[in-house]
Amino acid sequence: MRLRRKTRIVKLERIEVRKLQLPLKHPFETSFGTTTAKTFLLVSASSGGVIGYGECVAEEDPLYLPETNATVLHVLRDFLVPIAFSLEVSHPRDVSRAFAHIRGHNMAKAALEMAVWDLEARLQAIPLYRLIGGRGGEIASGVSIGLQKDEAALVARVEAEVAAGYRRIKIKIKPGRDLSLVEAVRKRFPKLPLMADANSAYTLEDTPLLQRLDAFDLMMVEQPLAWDDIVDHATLQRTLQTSICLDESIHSADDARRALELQACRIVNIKAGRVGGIAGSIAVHDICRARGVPVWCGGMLESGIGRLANVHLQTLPGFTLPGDTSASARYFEEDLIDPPVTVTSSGTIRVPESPGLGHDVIWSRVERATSFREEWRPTA
Ligand code: OSB
Ligand code: MG
Repeated sequence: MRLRRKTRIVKLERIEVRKLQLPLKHPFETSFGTTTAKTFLLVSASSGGVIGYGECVAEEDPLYLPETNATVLHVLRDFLVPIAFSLEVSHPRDVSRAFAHIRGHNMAKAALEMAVWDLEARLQAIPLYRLIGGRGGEIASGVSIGLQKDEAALVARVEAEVAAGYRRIKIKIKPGRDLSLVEAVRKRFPKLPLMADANSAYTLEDTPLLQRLDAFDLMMVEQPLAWDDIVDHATLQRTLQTSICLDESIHSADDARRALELQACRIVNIKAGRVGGIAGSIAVHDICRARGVPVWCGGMLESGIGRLANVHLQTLPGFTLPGDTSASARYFEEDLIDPPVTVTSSGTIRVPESPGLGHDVIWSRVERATSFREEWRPTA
């Protein structure tokens, strides 16, 4: 009997993908564009009458990274779903191993892989963090504030988030809207844990400007240079006091290892969708932790489903900095999960103890937000 759990094999019986749209309460502006609604794919994987969910972080347009909802659907349908049906899954890690020979398309891989992690946790009736190897309790929460119309509007937003208890504030910057924004926030909050995210909007020619950020005691500057670069970031980091954190450039544990080898950054942002899923996230986490490099969990304006996966992920010990996971109510009038993700007055999120992601998915809300649906079953 004791061997049973170890040798239990999960065969996937059904995989479904839906395209959903949730209006955002406030438009979210970054250096690459403005989002007014979150349009994303939701993957469900079923076995034995139990369903696991994986939210895809791809967007409609290839502006953050190259994948889009359309490329994800293609790669799922034509490559990843057939591989997943051919597997006898004894652990969710098997899924990312089986996808490894497919090059790129990490967001597509992650959506299906994360559905299998949630499914496995639900089948074992344990919270996802336990399957991942994390700890229960709470995580520290930060916010990411998009570009605002002017300095006064940004300072007002920061005041509201600080009053709500958030532990760290990230602001977006882009050329022409950088030093003045950082300066305004820093002047109002001299001691606030503050950072800036450029989403790849600068080049090495902007080095003198980026060096002026050193005056504002930022925790870090996130992804100042190109989305596919590591080498120029290393050159830039040598000239800055401010630590660089890489987001867009890191797609795997090997990327993280190379970036740290080159000293291209001192901090790494982990988004499961960007690194192929939870197994990829653990691998990046482990490389960074072994080298004493802090990591934190990024966000992609996820619905509660992806948001809860982020909550569980950042219970691993190397997540020593507050991430971008904040309350559902900052984004959506009505989230897909009940209860929504909430933040305590001390700026923390409680880690769920119920099986899997740990909050109920409200299916009527999923149905209402769905514009497209496709499902697959194994061919006998
Ligand atoms: O660079 O971290 C980013 C949102 C969309 C795409 C990229 C990024 C972001 C955010 C938002 O910063 C984080 C969040 O609140 O989910
Ligand atoms: Mg970023």
